[in-house]
Amino acid sequence: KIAPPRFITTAELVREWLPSRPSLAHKGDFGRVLVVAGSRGMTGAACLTGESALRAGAGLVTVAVPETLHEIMEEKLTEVMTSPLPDTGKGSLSRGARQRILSLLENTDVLAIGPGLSQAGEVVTLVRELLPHVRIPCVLDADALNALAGSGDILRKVQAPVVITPHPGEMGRLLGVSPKEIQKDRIAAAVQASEKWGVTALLKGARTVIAAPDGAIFINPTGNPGMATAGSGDVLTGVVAALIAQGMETARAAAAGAYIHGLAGDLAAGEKGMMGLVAGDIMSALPAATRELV
Ligand code: NPW
Ligand code: AMP
Ligand code: MG
Repeated sequence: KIAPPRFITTAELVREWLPSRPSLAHKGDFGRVLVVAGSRGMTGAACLTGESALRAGAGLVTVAVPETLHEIMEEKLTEVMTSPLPDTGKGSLSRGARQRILSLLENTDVLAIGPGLSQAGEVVTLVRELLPHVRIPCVLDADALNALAGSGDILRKVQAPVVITPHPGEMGRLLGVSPKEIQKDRIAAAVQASEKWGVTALLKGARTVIAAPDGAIFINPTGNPGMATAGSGDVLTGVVAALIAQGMETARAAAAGAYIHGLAGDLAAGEKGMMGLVAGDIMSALPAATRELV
């Protein structure tokens, strides 16, 4: 078997892929993102993903959360819209949220699902029952991936391109091995997931690896250990979704998203240092990162 081509993502490549902003454009031209995220104790993840999607250029973003948390989100968010979803009463999504999510998707270009959803039993059922009905590109992260542990084949049932964004712990759960095993050969793990389920697999951590369904492999050169901080991955999910919403092909959106996210982390670390860096700083540096590239 011939080894697939490997690329280091470069600023030049990302610049070439980034969508233009025509002078007569309106917000509808830059796509609608639906973020399904959050549970009691993890509303922050939902906010970071939604706000980061806007900061990465999406036209309209809605964050849908369990309804007992909805009022809180209305207070926390300004530019991002919110939508309440059926809740078990304990601050996490109920299995019955499926119909409401599917009706929201009728007016959506990209679904980002998973950050902070929790691993409650009904969340697991909801994710597994929802995915086979999804017909738009989606970005799956965190608890949406945990819900598929040992059942990654469900990813094949999504009727549109999929990007998964696991960290080594989540990738280990998906593939049924330890995070240590994943770290032994990160490229092999990403390629295995991509080939097995026909998805773009973005394996996070220092030197993020992106394996595309066509066999291309990208290694990300940006980022720093200051980004090993709570919520950092929730920002990335919003960035990748926003790039897809703006019309970028999904594997490119994954590679460009990782590059921009890492560059934002590098710019933020330049200001705050690595010790004091928090995920909100990465999000706040997204405009400076994209400004460097366009
Ligand atoms: P260990 O044991 O630490 O070495 P979890 P989570 C491993 C939400 N958040 N290299 C790690 O290994 C998320 O969105 C909400 C190697 C451990 O086994 C999720 O919904 C926030 N190993 C939820 O919390 C802010 C690595 O993975 C396991 C690794 C739980 O997500 C925080 C830990 O992962 C958070 O984003 C690496 N690079 N990275 C909020 N403000 O609302 C990870 N591991 O158990 O999936 O926990 O990632 O914190
Ligand atoms: P999560 O664990 O989901 O919050 O995601 C963490 C994010 O921070 C991912 O995008 C990682 O690639 C990034 N990250 C974590 N540690 C490092 C590191 N040592 N160097 C570069 N990026 C990192
Ligand atoms: Mg995460």
